Amino acid sequence: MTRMDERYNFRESEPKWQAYWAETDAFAAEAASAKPKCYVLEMFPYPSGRIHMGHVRNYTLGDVIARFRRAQGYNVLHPMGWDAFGLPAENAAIQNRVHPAKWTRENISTMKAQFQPLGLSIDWSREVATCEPDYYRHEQKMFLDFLAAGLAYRKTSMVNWDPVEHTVLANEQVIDGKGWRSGAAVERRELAQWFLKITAFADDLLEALETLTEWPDRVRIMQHNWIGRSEGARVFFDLVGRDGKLEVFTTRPDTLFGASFCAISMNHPLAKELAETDPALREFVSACNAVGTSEAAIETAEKMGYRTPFSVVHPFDPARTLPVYVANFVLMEYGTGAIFGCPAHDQRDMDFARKYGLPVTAVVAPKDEDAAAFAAQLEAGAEAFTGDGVAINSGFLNGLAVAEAKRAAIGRLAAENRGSGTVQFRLRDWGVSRQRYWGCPIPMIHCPHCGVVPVPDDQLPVRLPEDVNFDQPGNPLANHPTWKNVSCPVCGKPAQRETDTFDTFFESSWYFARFCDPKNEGAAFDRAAVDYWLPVDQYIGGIEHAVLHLLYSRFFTRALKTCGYLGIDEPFKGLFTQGMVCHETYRAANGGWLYPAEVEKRGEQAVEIASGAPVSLGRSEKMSKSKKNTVDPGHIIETYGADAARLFMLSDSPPDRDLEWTEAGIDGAWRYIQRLWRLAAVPAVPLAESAETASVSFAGSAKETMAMAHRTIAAVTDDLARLRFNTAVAKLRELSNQIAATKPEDAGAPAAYRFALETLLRLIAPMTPHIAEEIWQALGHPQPLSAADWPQADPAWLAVDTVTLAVQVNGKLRATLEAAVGADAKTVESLAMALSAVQTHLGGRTPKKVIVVPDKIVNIVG
Ligand code: ANZ
Ligand code: ZN
Repeated sequence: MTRMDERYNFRESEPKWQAYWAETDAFAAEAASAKPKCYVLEMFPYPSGRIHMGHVRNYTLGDVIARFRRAQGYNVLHPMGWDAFGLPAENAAIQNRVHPAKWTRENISTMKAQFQPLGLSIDWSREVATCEPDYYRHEQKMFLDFLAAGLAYRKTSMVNWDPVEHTVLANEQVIDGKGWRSGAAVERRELAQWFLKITAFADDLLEALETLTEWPDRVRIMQHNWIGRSEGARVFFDLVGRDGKLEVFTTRPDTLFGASFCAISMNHPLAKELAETDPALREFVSACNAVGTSEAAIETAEKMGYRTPFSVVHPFDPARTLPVYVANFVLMEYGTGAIFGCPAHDQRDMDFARKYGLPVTAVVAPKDEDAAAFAAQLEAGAEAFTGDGVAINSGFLNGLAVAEAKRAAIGRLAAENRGSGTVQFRLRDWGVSRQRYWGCPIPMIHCPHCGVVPVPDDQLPVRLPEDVNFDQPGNPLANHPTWKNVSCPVCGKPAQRETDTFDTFFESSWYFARFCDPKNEGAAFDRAAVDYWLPVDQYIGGIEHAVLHLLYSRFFTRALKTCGYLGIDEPFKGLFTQGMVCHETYRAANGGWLYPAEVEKRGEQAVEIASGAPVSLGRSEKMSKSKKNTVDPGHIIETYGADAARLFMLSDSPPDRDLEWTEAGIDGAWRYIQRLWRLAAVPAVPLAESAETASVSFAGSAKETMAMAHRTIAAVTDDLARLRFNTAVAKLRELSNQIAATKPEDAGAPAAYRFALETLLRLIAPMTPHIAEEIWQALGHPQPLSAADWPQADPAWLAVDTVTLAVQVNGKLRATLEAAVGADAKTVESLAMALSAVQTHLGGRTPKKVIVVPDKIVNIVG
């Protein structure tokens, strides 16, 4: 064993091990291997230019799993890349006059440099950046394959149009209905765009959620709701005085007798026809369009209707006719773009009816209530009744419960050819066209003679030109003088390139497959490589991606399977969504926010360091630049080291919960790192030559140390497999306490001490890899810990009987502890004193008295 300094110097140790791992390719995945595989992936970052604590948490969680599985003998794939296309690069180009490519590439290299000091076990040889043609060329090919398979198509759809900038805006560029730069009221416009047919897999995407047993329920529920399967009916209403029918979708055919109007979307063919000759309708439409295209905007806008000259006949009561309105809340993209309104049983319809003076007829009443009285009250009130009940005022449906009434209504509609039962999904096809520069060019050509034709395979990739100009409004690709001019691949005559680029979710929908074979030039990836590596065993990322990114990736997997690229159904076997990193907020007297680094705590009072002025403390919130409650990962690592930062991230709370970042917390982690070092540098027991324990006999505290070491192996292995990192850390701290409490005079103490210390290092290595390597080496091991196997618990030691003792402080139960049956009072006392709950309740005082009732209770009087 080498001599160790009394203090651990992370500033020397951490870079040294990082360099060693890099030089030895310690974390390269093996291409072909007899080992079982494990693919660990964190959602790849957008290269904004700065890493934040959310990144640190995400990548630390993944790193623990990757290192743990590697030690367990898996062939681990743990790659990293950059989700490199997107709007911020273009905004930077406009605001700071840097080219998006330059901005992005520089950010990638800065962020990569910021990741380095974290000590992540990443296989950097597989790094990809999605903005490079060697990546995006393959998705151009995928798109063409999807097109050929009928999974991509073109149709018109609505976009946000900035009338001043003459440009299409992304939803996030529309702020309160106004363009982010011009401040002009945004309009809705129709534009021909490309779509991927995600709805072709709607049923499968929904049903397969059942197979994703290693996903959080919450995410599965969100996906379930997003896909939104609704059972209902299509109903045909005859138009009065003209040919044709109005087709509506309803989930409540049982309420048909309560219908008092029909409403259509302003994009419905009937509305469009009418608008040609009706200027008042055109005015109504442009007023509605001012609201923007997002569903949320439409949902919250005031309900507005325009009375058309059309009427329809009630399908069950031909004597009745209903007026037809154009209404702003009816979406063309859902169902048939037309509804019947039943005010008594739908709140939106109720609001609409009250506003336009339409009748309200109750047709469902709660089972045990007086129907007439209930109906009278409902019809006079302002609130719809949406609960279960029985049909009233409904002819042949009267007396039936809602479910039966639905069936009966559908039966009658079908028999009379006036409708049929149907299933409707909320899920819409994915519009992938963006009128932006910094994205993957859509590989299509518009020929005046041949129509829209694909770019032939041998002309891929369609490279994004770099000589573009951001001074003019609109899409720089459309403004480029020459790029779009090509000859048609079919007839050879002059034609024009598609100037739209893909939504950047396109790139992130298949990157996990590219990591399996990232250097492949001829194809997106080799089939054998994805057959070996996919699905991703553990995927980790933020809950904000619970719906779109995960759904698009699931769709891509199915589309790629259809086109023969791969053979799996689901891309991510296990999914974990980590919580946020939060911090207290601080405000100066003038109301402005202050960074934690600008604030100092003096007892209960916080003051601004620069001025000494008092600061008001706000509640803890997700770290964000807007509230300045951020800490800089680089600064934390320089001050406390990566291991301390990692340990605190892991120990503070369960990884799916929010984490409260505090100075005290990171400080505590730093002190533990130093303690861990002293266990080896200034041991309480002279260490044995080796961790060999087979021929040693143990007694007293040494025996307990051995038993606890084995128990900890079993428990921590289980915790890590279940991602319960915080409980794993707590158990490792207990083991450290026991190691320190080992008494030199007990039989077998040197061997027990060494064995337990080495066990501790091996178990903590996935979390604090640098110090674990450093001590491991100091203990005289020639091979690095990163190459060592995971320890195995010896069943014989696990069988050493333990009991749970209650730990009381001043008569109150504060904790419990595990000890070997018959453990002596001194051992139990030192275990109890090491518990953090005990320390907290003693408030730093030395206890006056400790009473141990063997195998039962510890009573501490403080
Ligand atoms: C009549 C009715 C009566 C309705 C009643 C509800 C309650 P989900 O569950 O989301 O599928 N609807 C249909 N198409 C629409 C469109 N394009 N834009 C806006 N609303 C539309 O919702 C289905 C219900 O939403 C349908 O059932 C229809 O209103 C409305 F007491 O029909 B219902
Ligand atoms: Zn042509």
